[in-house]
Amino acid sequence: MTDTTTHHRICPLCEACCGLEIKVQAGKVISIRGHEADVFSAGYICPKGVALKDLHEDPDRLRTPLIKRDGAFVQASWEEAFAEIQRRVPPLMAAHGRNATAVVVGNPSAHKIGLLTYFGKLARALGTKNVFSASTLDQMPKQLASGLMFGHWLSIALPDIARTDYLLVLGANPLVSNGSMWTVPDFKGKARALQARGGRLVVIDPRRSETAAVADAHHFIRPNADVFLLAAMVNTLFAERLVKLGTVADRVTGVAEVQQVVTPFTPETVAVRCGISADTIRELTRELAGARRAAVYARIGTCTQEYGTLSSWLVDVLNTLTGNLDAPGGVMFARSAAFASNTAGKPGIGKGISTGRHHARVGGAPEVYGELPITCLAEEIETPGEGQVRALFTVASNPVLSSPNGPRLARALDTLEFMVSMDIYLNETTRHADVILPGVSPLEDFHYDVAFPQLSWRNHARYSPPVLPVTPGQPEEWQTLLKLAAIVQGKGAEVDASALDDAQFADDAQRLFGAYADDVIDATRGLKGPQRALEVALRSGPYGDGFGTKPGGLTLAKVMASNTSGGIDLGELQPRIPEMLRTPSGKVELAPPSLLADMARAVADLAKPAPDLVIIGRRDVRTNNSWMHNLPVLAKGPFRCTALVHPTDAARLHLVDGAMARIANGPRSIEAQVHFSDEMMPGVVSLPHGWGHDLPGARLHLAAQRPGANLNALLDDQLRDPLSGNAVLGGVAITMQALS
Ligand SMILES: Nc1nc2c(c(=O)[nH]1)N[C@H]1C(S)=C(S)[C@@H](COP(=O)(O)OP(=O)(O)OC[C@H]3O[C@@H](n4cnc5c(=O)[nH]c(N)nc54)[C@H](O)[C@@H]3O)O[C@H]1N2
Ligand SMILES: Nc1nc2c(c(=O)[nH]1)N[C@H]1C(S)=C(S)[C@@H](COP(=O)(O)OP(=O)(O)OC[C@H]3O[C@@H](n4cnc5c(=O)[nH]c(N)nc54)[C@H](O)[C@@H]3O)O[C@H]1N2
Ligand code: SF4
Ligand SMILES: [Mo]
Repeated sequence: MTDTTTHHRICPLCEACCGLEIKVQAGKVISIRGHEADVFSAGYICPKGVALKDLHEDPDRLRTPLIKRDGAFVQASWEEAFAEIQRRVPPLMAAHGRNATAVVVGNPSAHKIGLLTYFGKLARALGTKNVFSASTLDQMPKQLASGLMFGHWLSIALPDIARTDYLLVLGANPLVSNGSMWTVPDFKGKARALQARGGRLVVIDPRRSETAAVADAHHFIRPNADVFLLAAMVNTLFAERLVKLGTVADRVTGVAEVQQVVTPFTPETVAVRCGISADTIRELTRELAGARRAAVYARIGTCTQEYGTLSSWLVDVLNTLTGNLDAPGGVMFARSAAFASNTAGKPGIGKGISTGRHHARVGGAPEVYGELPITCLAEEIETPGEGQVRALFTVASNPVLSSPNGPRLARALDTLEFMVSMDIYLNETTRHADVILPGVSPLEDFHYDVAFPQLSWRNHARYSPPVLPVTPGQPEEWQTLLKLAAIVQGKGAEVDASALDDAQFADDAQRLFGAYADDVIDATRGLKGPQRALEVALRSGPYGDGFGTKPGGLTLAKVMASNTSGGIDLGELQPRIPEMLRTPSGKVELAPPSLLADMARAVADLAKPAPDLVIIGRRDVRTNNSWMHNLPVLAKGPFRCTALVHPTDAARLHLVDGAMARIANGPRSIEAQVHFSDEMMPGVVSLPHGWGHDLPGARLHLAAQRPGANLNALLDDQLRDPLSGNAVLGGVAITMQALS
């Protein structure tokens, strides 16, 4: 009999950050379940957590670098892979300049401390303005609106679900997605508890989603109409004298400007556009204003549309004008133990944010938080001229499937002079690379969430050690990033990443701690990389021991020691205004001028007729964007890449349930299986994204058996929210035709 060991590991697959209990026997995972004692997730788990075993064991998961030689990938050593990059990239940069390079970082990097804390080093070393990420396919509108209002892009107002009496959800399906920009494992359990104490959950969605199905009320809305609904609700608050600012009354500027700008949006003027009656809009507003404690939460359905930033902003305008901002039971801000900018520096005031410091060369889109819209990438590669992108680095990113007009991007990638991918699969995007550098399996990595404690429903600090040892010779991803940074800086492929890290840490310590730098370096001796960064962040953070000046405070050792007992609970959310604000005025900026100005676009749009058939996206609990369709435990069961169509639309379009149909958007079209469903609002079709695993050259054997259709092959890469640069992924007009 071999001994069984038990390990506790935070799941890195989605934003819920569940604590898992993993049993290992003879180096193999034998079971994965929720960790009941976890202070944050209390045993909750979804099927993806269980799939970490399949991910670890997946024969298609890359364990060694690959180099493309004469058009075919061959296995290579790490030395060979770095040498190849060294041979190709520095000469290209010398000949064409820094902007001839581009870098794209994708979703999994938000879940890995090594990628998240070291990606910036590669981006800075490249020195290119061509930095792209999944943020502009996702939450950039929310980050921008929050940055403008509260002074930092990760200062996100979070529903205090444990104490609220009324939760209004727009464009989110947390029952399936497990929450986003809101880390809230077991949303269903928390929603039930809200209902059990007499509270109400109300959902606004063009589909009767899984979340809508358990809600007390659900209203269909025409896709892309949230800005109108929200503006009309704000209008109604003023018209019916329901505005109250509550505890933040002295800390808010711009109320009069907001009142002014929503004047055109009466419930009557927006009703048709929204597909919601004026009476219902008034009723919703009164309910929200009348609830003792209430919160409005909106997510990707409201971000990935033409008015993403305006909608995200109006959500928090509603929260503020109903007296729910920074109030228990309303929306509040997390106080994260490490890495949060809104706990650092001078409290209550700051530089605020700025955008447009540079622009995309071809499309002219403004930079936001150092990034350009990912939908600009293809044209930056295709368009000749100074600054044309010739070399690309992708990091945990699959834009051929995840970004609109993926086929165009795929063609563009083929024209690159050189491409490096840090990725664990040879997939739809990485097949275009010249070198692929794999990351370690999550079970071989230690884990601490950098971003999600800043978005959590409750404050906590949790650390997981690696479950399994790393394959000898395989660098951790932070080391690979440092090595790449060194190569593009001309330091050579031979450079010792660890020594480089020590030198950079010494510089950082000097900058951050001045006279105390040597003490900090001494105190962290023996640690390296992201673990050292974590020790510094925890000890100098709001609960930290201040390197001995606050005895009893948090240290890395203390957080590590809590691993088996489920981490350290740091309590429920607390009011934090004004201390957390980083705006130049030291106030909540309710009426940022750029947002007020953009409302003119919405006014002009009100009169436009809505298209009669539009498409939106969908998530399924057994998927995660584009990359988990190769795992047996998730891939089994009914086929999930189906187009849901309302029976009345199906009848008018002569579609057949279960049969294939062509879905077209101008010149672009895909073929997908139709499924009739009265979950859909008439005139709206829903198809999940992340599918289309039938592209030649990828190595995803299981996924290729049921490839599905790529929604993003249909969508337009020129449609963006102009403020945030976020792609429009929903509410796009389509036609449908039965295929016999
Ligand atoms: N139409 C439509 N398109 C969408 C969306 C939508 O709702 N509708 N959603 C958008 C959203 S919200 C997002 S976040 C994006 C996501 O889009 P991407 O950022 O492209 O992320 P994924 O599709 O999850 O692909 C992740 C990639 O990382 C690799 N990977 C996985 N784990 C690791 C690891 O540990 N290390 C490394 N180095 N690589 C790893 C995978 O193999 C894969 O190539 O998709 C967007 N695209
Ligand atoms: N199982 C699973 N979980 C995931 C992911 C996954 O792929 N699978 N992806 C993760 C990622 S990267 C993210 S960003 C999060 C996203 O998390 P969520 O924001 O909860 O994402 P969805 O489940 O796509 O829910 C979006 C909802 O918006 C609705 N919708 C579409 N258009 C509109 C509109 O115009 N207005 C309104 N009001 N609603 C609209 C859709 O019908 C859908 O129900 O999920 C994360 N969690
Ligand atoms: S909800 Fe599922 S995928 Fe998300 S963290 Fe929890 S177990 Fe992992
Ligand atoms: Mo996302």
